[in-house]
Amino acid sequence: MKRACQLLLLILAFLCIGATGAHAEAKEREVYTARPSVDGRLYVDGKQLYAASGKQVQLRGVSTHGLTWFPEYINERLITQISKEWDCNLIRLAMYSDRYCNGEKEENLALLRKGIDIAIAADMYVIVDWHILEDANPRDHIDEAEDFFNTIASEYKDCPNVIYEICNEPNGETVWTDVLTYAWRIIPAIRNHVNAVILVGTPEFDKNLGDAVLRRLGNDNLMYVLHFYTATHHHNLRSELTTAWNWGLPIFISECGISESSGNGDVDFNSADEWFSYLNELNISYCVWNMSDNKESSAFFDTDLDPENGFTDDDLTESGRYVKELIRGTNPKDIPRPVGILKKGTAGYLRDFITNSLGDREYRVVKMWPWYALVSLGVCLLTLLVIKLFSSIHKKKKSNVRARKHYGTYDDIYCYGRGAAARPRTRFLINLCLIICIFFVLIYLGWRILASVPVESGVLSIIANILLLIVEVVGFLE
Ligand code: IDC
Repeated sequence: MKRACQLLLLILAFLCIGATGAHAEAKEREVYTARPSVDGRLYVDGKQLYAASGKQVQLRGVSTHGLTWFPEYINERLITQISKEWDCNLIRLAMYSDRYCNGEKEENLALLRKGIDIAIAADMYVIVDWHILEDANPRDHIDEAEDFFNTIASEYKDCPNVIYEICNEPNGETVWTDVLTYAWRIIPAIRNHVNAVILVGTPEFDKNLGDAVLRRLGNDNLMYVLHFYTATHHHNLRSELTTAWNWGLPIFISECGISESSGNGDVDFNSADEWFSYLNELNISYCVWNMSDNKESSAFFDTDLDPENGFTDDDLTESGRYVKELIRGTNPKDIPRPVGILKKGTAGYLRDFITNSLGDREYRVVKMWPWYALVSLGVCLLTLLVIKLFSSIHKKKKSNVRARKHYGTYDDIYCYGRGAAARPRTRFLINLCLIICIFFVLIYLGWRILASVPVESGVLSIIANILLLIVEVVGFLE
């Protein structure tokens, strides 16, 4: 009897696990395949994005490079191929606002309309991105932006595909109240025509969600934007996301990359695994930078691709291959990557340890260490050479000075006093200590001069810091 009960419990447990698994799988598929023709206009409820039918939606997309930088990529064949073969349901059209406002208005508008029309034909959601960057504060071009969004929203008011991103990355001196002031004018310009989802950028290049948590815009159907680049941003920025998420902020990642934040440099797959697994877990939508063949590691295509002919896997860069699988819904950790970086090496663990305990800024400083060390080593070797060359002169003078026994500096003691009188082995050790000291002090001074002056903290702090720096340099020279 007891055995029968145990067996029954076991079977029940298996059934439960099976049911949950099937449910999770069904949900994964349901979330993944959101398409405008099926799911209609999206809306925001709480923190999540929903289809008109009430199903939860996660968009996984690609971002173009600047529209007028790579106009040939606004190409029907290429975008349709990405939509079908990558199961990609989102494209972001990055329209650089400074170019739009400085003589490239018509070209930008034409490319934008073409991009939207292609996205509609390819059954994709499409983000119209007012890509501020050099023009750090969205208020700089607020009149042009209002006119732009008014025009596009009225043209596409009946089209469920379009999502509006009103300011790419506020940066520089821009604070959250600037964004609020801007948004209070731009949102009504869109909402006069259509109640589409609107994405709002946050200060510090879309890295500061804290202010948005404290002071949200009053409107519905909004999401707040965070951007990351996996080789630059790690645990710290994910904490920013987690905190805002726990406070109930609806978040959209309208741009991210698996390179450094310059759009170039290292590609970090391990960090990408962590980021995208987390986004999938929270069901947060994202768009990856960038759909071009620009010579930079974030670009998806090898140079000289002609988009008119479509592409094969051979045309994809390391970023492109990873992003393709990611968007297709492969578990990030299972995505194949170039041999050699399949496993996180000791350096990877070390880097994670440093960034997790110190932060991204300090990691960059630590990363510079070998360069400081190399320069310091060069200076030490040069000094040794000079000492060797002049040692004969020193030897001649030595006896005269020793007679006076007046030891003023370390140099006196060393050259004319006890150091010189010491046995060769002791002298060697003294020399070695001296060189090691100089080596490390030089590394310190390198860091001190290049990375420690608090440039963001105001004139007084900078002056005080530089005075202290001068004292340190003089001390060292002495
Ligand atoms: C970069 C491009 C690069 C271009 C540069 C200047 O990759 O080719 O020279 O812009 O405009 C962003 C910006 C995005 C950047 C990207 C990478 O939104 O415009 O593109 N990035 O630096 N924010 C963080 C990174």
